[in-house]
Amino acid sequence: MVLQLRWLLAFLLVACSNTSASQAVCSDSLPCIAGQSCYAGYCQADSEVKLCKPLYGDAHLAPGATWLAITDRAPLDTATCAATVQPGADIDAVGLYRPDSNGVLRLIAVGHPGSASWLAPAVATPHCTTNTYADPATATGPRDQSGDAKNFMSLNGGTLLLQLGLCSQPTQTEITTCDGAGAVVALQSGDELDIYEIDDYYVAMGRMPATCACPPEDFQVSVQQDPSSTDDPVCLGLYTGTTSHIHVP
Ligand SMILES: [Ca+2]
Repeated sequence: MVLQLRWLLAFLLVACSNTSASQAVCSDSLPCIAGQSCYAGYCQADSEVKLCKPLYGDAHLAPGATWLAITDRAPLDTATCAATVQPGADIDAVGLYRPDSNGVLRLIAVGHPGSASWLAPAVATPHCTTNTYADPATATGPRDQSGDAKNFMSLNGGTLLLQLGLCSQPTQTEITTCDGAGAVVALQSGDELDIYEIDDYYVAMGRMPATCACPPEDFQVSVQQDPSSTDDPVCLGLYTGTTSHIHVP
């Protein structure tokens, strides 16, 4: 969610007058009721959560996983929806880094143009009817959000599903230049991901208007060989705001 200041007053007014739709707060010491799990500090029904399985100990990611799923974990409720047209975590770009022959991590890929889609949350999960930043394609390609542009996607309680494509030219060594138009690349153990979520650093760098309240927001990252299969995706973790060095086990 990116809150313009002009929406903030409306948000506060609604938030103060309507708490009935809020999700329950939870923590390790304040568990959710049966049938719900705690995500990002709020209870969500197990049936609404796309499950993924963590890898334990020395286990490594199996070869062939090309699909990356970024699932919103920013809490949404009716008050939030009334206050923003950019609901949930906001994804600008994804970068894939792989060690070269000297062990130095190099950017090799970003979101592959044409691969991205958005999966709506399960029925009962709150999500907003208004999302003017709903184009999954804006999360592929280079990190390109600047000023008033609409070069990012708001997850709106759902999941952004995409593949990573190699930078098509050897000169494309930066997150701002890599186009991802090369071949789709499978993730492998030892890779690292950077995910660019619109947060207050974007404002500090002038990539979002100064009037924007851009809190860092929560999202879950997982990978899968075939998103149409019933196999559980492998969890890479829960992250908040722009995050670097997401390790692929
Ligand atoms: Ca973008």
